[in-house]
Amino acid sequence: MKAIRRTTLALTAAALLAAPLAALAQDIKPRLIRFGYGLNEQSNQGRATRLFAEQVEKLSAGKMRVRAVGAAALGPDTQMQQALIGGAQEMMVGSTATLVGITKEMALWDTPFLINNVREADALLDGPVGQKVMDKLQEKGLVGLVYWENGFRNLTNSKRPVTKAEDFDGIKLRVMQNPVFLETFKSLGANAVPLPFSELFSALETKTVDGQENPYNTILSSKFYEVQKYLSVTNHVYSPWIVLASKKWWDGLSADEKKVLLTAAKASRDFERKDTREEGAKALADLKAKGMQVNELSTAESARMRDKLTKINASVAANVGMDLWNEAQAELKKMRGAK
Ligand code: KDG
Repeated sequence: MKAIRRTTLALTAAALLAAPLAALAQDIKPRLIRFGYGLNEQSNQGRATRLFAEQVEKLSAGKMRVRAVGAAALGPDTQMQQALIGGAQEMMVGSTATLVGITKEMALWDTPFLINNVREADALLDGPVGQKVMDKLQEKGLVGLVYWENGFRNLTNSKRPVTKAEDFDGIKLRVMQNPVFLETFKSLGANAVPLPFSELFSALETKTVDGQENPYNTILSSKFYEVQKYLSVTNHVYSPWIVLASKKWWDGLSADEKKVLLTAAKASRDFERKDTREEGAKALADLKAKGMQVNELSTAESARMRDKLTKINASVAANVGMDLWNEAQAELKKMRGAK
């Protein structure tokens, strides 16, 4: 009997000792954040995600750790967005264009030729209009932290140089899964085919599609030059990326943890824009060196392309709401007035 009592006492003591150690271990174990993105690790998106991860670890003194998962290993943008809404994944960066099915106001950023240069892009995205669009995500279970730069989009294809609007005719052109991009390229005469980014390289390689449109950085980092001969400089739209968090997860964070993430996100935004612009400045020469045949649309042909697309503006304005549309136009007008 005494032996049983001694054993019971020993086991109780061990359990009492173990509890605080387990709690301590729980305290020491860093909060893990799964951060998914669609481009590869060598891309501007991959480099900025690594910078974000470093900043989070540093600012939290190791209490928070980001596990960056690239190349759409956690799924395409749309799948990751749903994982964040459901709370199965904590963070991601992806295109604003793939968010329009969740938050229609994001379509503002798809408007062809809305933004003329990066000065306008930064001011509009980081100003009241960009914040208003970002705030609309919260009611859908997402928290927007910052915008990164995907960049001005240009056209590549394997059939012919596109020197005028008519050259789009008959080109099977992959577009992002987004109604404005679909309408834009259909109205230019292309056969627009929506596909997730993760399927794009193989679709180009197998000639399932003839062409695509993306910033120089992506054309370079995704090696599209291996399967695309022609690069036509159109700069037809400025594309942002957006860093997102799951609202379910975000609402459970402490004020300090949120401060760490917002500070790191702003640092990653400033790094990403600088890094993307530096890489973009020499990407055209790199693409030529890799054998792409590059042509620039003439001013007249670029103007014709713009004219063909003005009807798109009306449908975007109606879709995002006239107040938001007019506020964006007023901000741009003010910027252009004050050279
Ligand atoms: O995850 C890939 C997305 O970031 C996407 O925006 C890349 O611009 C892109 C495209 O063409 O799909």
